[in-house]
Amino acid sequence: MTLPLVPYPLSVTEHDAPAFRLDDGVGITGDDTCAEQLRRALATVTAGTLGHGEGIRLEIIAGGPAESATIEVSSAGVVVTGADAAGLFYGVHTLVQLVRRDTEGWSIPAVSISDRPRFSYRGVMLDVARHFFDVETVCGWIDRAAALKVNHLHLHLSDDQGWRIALASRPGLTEKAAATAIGPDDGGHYTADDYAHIVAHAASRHMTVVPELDMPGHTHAVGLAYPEVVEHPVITDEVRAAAEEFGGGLPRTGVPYRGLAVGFSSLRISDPETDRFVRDVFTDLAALTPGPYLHLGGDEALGTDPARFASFIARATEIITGLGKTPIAWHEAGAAAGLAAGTIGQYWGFVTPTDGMDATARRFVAGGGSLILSPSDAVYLDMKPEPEFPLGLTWANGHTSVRRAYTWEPSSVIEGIAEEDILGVEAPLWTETARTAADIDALAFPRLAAAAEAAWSPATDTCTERTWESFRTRVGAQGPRWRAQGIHFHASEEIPWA
Ligand code: TNX
Repeated sequence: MTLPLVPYPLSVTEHDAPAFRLDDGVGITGDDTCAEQLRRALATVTAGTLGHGEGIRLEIIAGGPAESATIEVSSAGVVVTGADAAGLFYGVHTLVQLVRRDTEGWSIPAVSISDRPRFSYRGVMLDVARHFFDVETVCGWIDRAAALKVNHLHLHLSDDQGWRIALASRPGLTEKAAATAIGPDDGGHYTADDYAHIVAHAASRHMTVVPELDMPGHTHAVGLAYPEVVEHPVITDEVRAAAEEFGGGLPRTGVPYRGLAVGFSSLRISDPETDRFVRDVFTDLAALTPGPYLHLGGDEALGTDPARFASFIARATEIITGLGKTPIAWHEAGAAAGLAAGTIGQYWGFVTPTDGMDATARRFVAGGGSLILSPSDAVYLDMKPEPEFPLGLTWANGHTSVRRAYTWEPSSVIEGIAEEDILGVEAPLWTETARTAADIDALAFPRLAAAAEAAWSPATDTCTERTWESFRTRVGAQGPRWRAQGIHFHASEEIPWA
């Protein structure tokens, strides 16, 4: 039987030999940080404790590809070797997935594994603007994603409904624009210390935080604090329709917006005050963010004239580049002449592109940047997994089954770009309908595992285990451990849960 590994490794060779037995005398030696993480993970899985002897050795031997690892298991012992700290961390997570119970107790099958990621950017996004999530919930989300070898956390920190991070130069944003969320729910925000805590927790799981301040659309909340930089809302038929379907009323200048329409707000473009605002917030954000990227949004600026939109994107990407960071933008920004060279595009069109979204995405590559793939009908974790599911939206081509989340191939989405032009894959979780940590779990699991495999595992045509049948069995085997870890996953009927 295929070993229950998700995401599936580059190469797995099972040996017809006795397993390694996890009995009382077994101990872990080598790299302390990973040893502690493994000890905790094994304690959760086996509900027992290890001894202080030898048996499992963890080591870093520099030289191999970034984030790579090897695992050797025989009845005599286990050796996990990482080419760097991240590689060892991922190797340890693979090892945890190998632990199984037989009639004599817990064991690890005799196997040789060699593993490394397909893409260097493997992301998840959490929208903390539509609903706010506290630091503890964000850290739990980091732990869950990191266990699937995800290494970037994109935080959507601002939207029409609220601004979620305190920035020294613009205190009004959290004093006046952070208290509310969608519906009757309270908002909230991260202090600089909260954000530092999230960044540090992510780093301890080899994850880079990618903060987003969404502009020039999605900026209604900014106007509560700095009305001089925001236009009046543009009420279209779509905005009215969203109010009718989901409630929350129509957006009104100076009043917090609690609905979930999009595309009605815009910064006031080509105004020196706005330019100052954009420079202030990205300068502060850059100072708080050790990672290389700042995300400027750029999506759904439906209320913004295209020429003004283009000039805004050119200016914002120039400001971010000037701060020594690499800009990332949603793919609409690709349409802007003057996009700073090297800007990374995040594609959210469908697996089979419509409306020229692939052409817009290709502009980032032509400009010396690369692409993050987030096809909305495959990896948007906020789409309903089933038609009757209580949480989630349906705009991306109806509901997104686990099977649909799994069966797509990154290199086939945007024609005419090379493997090297794909920085990676990211699964966004927008939170219009998600209010609690349990809601996050129910929408994200098991589909996050499918996105993680698209990001980490070899391409579908080069790996015999990259099939829906193999995946559903391997994911099903994660059930008991996910339960033991307190992950409130949706026990989809598509999966044969163990
Ligand atoms: C589209 S696609 C959005 C978000 C919504 C999401 C809901 C994109 C970049 N933006 O504003 O939250 O749909 O699925």
